Amino acid sequence: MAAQASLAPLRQQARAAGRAFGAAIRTDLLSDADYTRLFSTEAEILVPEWEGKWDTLQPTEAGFDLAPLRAITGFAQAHQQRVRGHALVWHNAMPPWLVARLAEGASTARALLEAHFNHVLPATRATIRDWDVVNEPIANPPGADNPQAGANPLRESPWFRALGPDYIEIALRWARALDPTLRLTINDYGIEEATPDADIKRERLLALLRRLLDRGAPLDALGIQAHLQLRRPFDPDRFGRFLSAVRDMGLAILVTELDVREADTLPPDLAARDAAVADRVRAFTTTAMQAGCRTIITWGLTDKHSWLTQDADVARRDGVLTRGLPFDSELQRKPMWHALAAAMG
Ligand code: 9MR
Repeated sequence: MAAQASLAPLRQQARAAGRAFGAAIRTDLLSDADYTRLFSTEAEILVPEWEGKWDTLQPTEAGFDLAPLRAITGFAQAHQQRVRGHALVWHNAMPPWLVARLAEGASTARALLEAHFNHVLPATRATIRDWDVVNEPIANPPGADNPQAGANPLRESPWFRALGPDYIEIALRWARALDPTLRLTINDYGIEEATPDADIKRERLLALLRRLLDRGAPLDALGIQAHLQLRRPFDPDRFGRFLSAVRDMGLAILVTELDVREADTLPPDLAARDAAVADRVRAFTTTAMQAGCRTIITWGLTDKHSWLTQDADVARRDGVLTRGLPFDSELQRKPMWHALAAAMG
């Protein structure tokens, strides 16, 4: 254990290798000294877990509130960290007023999008140089998990319903017009594993990226959320081919929300569970790194404060805490931490 404790934090190990490690952080925990010490030590990049979403930034049409986001950019400045913005246009975390106004049609939707960007992007220009401009635009294929889904490759969000497929290009172009050197990212999930659904989502995403680039839309990077699930198989070759196709388009690749949902049936002891999580993370991050990805961000740092343990839709029904992040609930490094260090360092 003494040898483990002396290993440099992921922040330093990744940086020494010309890479960057980061994690999603939450302002409601900034008063917890152990939590903040972990983030300032381990993370080079911070992502606001909810503070950069529309319902926080513009809870009423006339009322912007950037204070929670500023709490994070301020923390980052104090600790010489970078912040990624997340997420400007998304079908979740929309305030009710916005959903209602989008139903009025295209010209209203466009004006609302522009007004939001006009406020948020100049205000965060000095501190946030990379934004998820559009989050989760690809529809899940129809299937057992998702009986309602249709054949449309794009998710039929309130933005899609108001503006059609062009909403993505409109958002990218407006962001570029306001801030020509901001890195513009499209971020999505369900594209990592070796399942028929993931194959379909990868194809849909590649088609979207190709169309955007053919039309000259400004786009710099693809964010791969990487909410991995051990009940699904992972095939490095299949995932690697997808990453190569993205790189061939000239886009950067970021891993933006990495964590691991454990198998439905757990191995008997903690060591076996942690080894399974670490093995998946090692295989996944190594494949991403080999494809030229230089940035790995986990969705939180400790199991104690993870959506995997706190969101009723994904938490285990038997009450057992999912061990899907690099630190356990006592903030101790787990095998996943060492897998990240090995892959990034
Ligand atoms: O982890 C986030 C949770 O705390 C928020 O309540 C929720 C809604 O804003 O969003 C969660 O983060 C999601 C992220 O923004 C997009 N990809 C999936 C993440 C987990 O649901």
